[in-house]
Amino acid sequence: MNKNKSNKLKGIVVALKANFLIVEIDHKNFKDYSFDEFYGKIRLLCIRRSKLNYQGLFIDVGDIVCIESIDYQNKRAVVSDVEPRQSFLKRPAVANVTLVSICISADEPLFDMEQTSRFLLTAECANIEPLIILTKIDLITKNDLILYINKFKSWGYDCIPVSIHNSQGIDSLIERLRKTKLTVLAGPSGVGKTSLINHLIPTVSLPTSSVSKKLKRGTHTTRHVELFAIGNGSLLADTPGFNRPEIVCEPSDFAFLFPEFRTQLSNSQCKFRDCLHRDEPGCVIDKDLERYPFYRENLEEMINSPLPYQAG
Ligand SMILES: Nc1nc2c(ncn2[C@@H]2O[C@H](COP(=O)(O)OP(=O)(O)OP(=O)(O)O)[C@@H](O)[C@H]2O)c(=O)[nH]1
Ligand SMILES: [Mg+2]
Ligand SMILES: [Zn+2]
Repeated sequence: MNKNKSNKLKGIVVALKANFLIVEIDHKNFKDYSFDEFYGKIRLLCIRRSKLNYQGLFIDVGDIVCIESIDYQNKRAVVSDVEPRQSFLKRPAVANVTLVSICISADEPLFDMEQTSRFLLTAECANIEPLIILTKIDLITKNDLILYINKFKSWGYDCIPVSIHNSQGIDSLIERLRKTKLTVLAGPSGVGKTSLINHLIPTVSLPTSSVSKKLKRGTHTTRHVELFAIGNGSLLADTPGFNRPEIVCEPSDFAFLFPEFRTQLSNSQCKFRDCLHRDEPGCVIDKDLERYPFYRENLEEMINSPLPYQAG
């Protein structure tokens, strides 16, 4: 970061609206003006300097930007620069993510192992920590809940089970989110991402809709990514749901995106260094693991697809 750049006023992009960027900055920069503040922050409607477009610099929600030409009265400003990103999640597109919370409903819509794995793989590919939030647990029995928790444990993932109807799990979720800088809620449409944000942050009231009775799927209610404050310095992103994330990866890297395979590969080595864990002699991967058939099927698809390798 050059000195000049670091002296400028910085903020974080919390939403993109048409050609505008909504940038949140610390309220203390505006101590002479009385603004409606939230966790000591205010939001400005910004345009971007045209040089950013010429430089081909893309700006997404989560980006840290430099702002200037501030109109204090009307809460407007101009974005003049963008900081390098610490991480980037491609879909949903959010920069500087520190935790991807994958929301999966215990029921309505029905649990789908492949779909859940694809969301987890998206976070793994971007090298960002994933966490599973199991939503709508008021719809299942205690025994089924234990089965879900054990399933995710066998995949190598923590899970926070929640319900907005009886508030189960909400306190532990809040505790986790407040320890995290920028959490993205990702997952299929209709699993309750927006409902959860409305429940977690009482000042927020976003539109939600019920799952289609006929197709038992969500109706793609949320259309844009937006960040909300969930504590001092912690942000939470609502995102549009989608049903089938793509996996873009080299076949030789694919097994390392599964924590349960990673554990086996760190404990012992396959006989061949370039083992793809199919039917090679001396392979250490346990073929009885629940997600092995999913790995195998997508691996074959990657190997047979044109570059860049992708499955789905
Ligand atoms: N039974 C039950 N229903 C819930 C719970 N949380 C959310 N719902 C319902 O699930 C439906 C879908 O919720 P949304 O919050 O719109 O889902 P979403 O994940 O944001 O969906 P998209 O914006 O389309 O991606 C709504 O009818 C909610 O009332 C829950 O804990 N229990
Ligand atoms: Mg939503
Ligand atoms: Zn192997």
